[in-house]
Amino acid sequence: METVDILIVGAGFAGLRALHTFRSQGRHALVIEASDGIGGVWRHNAYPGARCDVESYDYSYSFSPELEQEWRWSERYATQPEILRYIEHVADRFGLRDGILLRTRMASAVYDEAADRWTVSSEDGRSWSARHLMLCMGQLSAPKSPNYPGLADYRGEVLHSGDWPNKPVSYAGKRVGIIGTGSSGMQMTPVIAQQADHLVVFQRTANFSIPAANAPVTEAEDHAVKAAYAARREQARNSPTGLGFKPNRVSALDASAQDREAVYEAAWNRLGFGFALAYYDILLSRAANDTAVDFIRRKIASKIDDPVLREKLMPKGHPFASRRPSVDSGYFEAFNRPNVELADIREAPIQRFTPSGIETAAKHHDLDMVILATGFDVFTGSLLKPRIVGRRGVTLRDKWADGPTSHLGVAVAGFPNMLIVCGPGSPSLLSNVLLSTEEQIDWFSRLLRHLDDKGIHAFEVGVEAERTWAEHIAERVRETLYMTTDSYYNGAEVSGKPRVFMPYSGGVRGYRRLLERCEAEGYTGFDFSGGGSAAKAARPALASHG
Ligand code: N01
Repeated sequence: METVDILIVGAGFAGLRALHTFRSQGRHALVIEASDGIGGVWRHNAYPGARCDVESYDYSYSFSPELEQEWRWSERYATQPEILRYIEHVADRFGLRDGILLRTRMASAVYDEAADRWTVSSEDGRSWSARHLMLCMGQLSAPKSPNYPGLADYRGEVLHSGDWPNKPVSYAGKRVGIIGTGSSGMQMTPVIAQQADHLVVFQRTANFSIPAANAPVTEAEDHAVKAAYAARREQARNSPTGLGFKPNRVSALDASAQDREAVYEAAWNRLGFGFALAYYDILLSRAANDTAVDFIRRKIASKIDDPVLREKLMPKGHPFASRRPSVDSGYFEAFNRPNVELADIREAPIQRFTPSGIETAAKHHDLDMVILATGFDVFTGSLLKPRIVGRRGVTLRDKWADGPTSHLGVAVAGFPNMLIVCGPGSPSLLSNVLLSTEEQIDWFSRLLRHLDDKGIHAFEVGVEAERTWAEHIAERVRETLYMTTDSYYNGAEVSGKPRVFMPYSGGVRGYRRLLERCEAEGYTGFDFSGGGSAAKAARPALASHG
């Protein structure tokens, strides 16, 4: 059995960054990756139209000024192939490939209490002994497929947006169905509409979407960003979501109708996802949110010719951004094409698949291909697939049966020497997830250095610290509209999943301050039992940070 200092699970953005960082500290780190290539979600979500909805210059690594200067993004919002090329480049540029084992899916990780080490085993029977286990398994890595009657007998092709085949897919001359209108469904619709003979979009919940305002990056823009990159990163780090936008300090309700219209118009044309920060209280007050909803609905309405379709495509019943809105490039406009049809499956639900298509309560749709853009078991799906066993034989699945718990979103009581990157309890999907990933990994690297300096073998967080963090997450989310609707933020995307708000809504700056305070105070909430440290788990003092 090979022995390593850190076993990192997953070779996406997080796993590669962790490998580079821990190697730079002189540690023996190894990444295991289930698939046959690196890139994580950016490898698997290769559906047509896939692109990032965070600006390329912000959705990129910040750890190397040389890399920042060398890499040339071609568009404001990079496509999936360009992001994957970037990831492959980083792996080569920093010599990471020899630290990654592909086609190696973790089956189990078991903590050996006597040795203070993890034994990690792959599905094909190999195993490793590691002092630390770092889970970089992604939040959107467990695709979720509906289980409609007759699906197994359907004779056409079935694809999932999150498990896209690694080969060209042709839509020409085909009748294609897309189930799901989240970001994935909304991104692929206009692209497939241009190629397919006929496209049916099966919509259960109409989603809000802001136009991407994508454009090629000019030489002048590239120079301007690169001349002041450090300042841009600093601004992103100190913005609530890590996107660089500062919320407007004015309440949407205090602005005059005329001013509000101008602010929303500017945000609509330029900010994409940042529209939610056009006023600071859009996600805090239903009345403020209603002003944004009113504006967005008018904008969406102006894009759709047919009045019946217009009404069906109009998001309703939930506040804007309480569920993840999309950033699209021509989604609503696609429904003006004669070859695109909307199937409102809230009104006429899918009854079954037939060998030749899908039958709803209204009609039968003949389809050559069905694309499931039905999302993921978010936050916990990938973490709970393998068997992770902590102290006294308790599995993470058992431990999280009522919802995920952690201290600061980084570590779990009963699972010593285990760290989770961008998991539940951290800003994760409520932030520029790449920025959050890097900030956590840098913090982890300082934690491990602290352990070395003090001669500590093992760390573990306390249950009291977990309770305090759960209370803090709940307290922060109560200030918002997130719990007023069902979403994958609160576990509603999978039936039977505990209804718990999972990410941390206090913002990336506030979160970083809490991590820094924990560190400055000698790692409050952590118990260092292995190496004679006097540190004891203590109730962490938390404060509100905006
Ligand atoms: O998944 P989703 P996604 N029958 O969960 C519907 C990121 N991302 O893959 O809302 C019929 O958002 C479901 O309906 P409902 C981003 O964080 C980023 O689109 O549950 N329909 C919904 O419409 C995003 O939020 C980019 O009623 C079913 C859809 O499927 C996250 O990934 C691009 C169904 C699922 O929407 C996930 O997005 C793409 C069923 N049984 C994704 N089950 C970027 O731009 C589910 N649905 C970076």
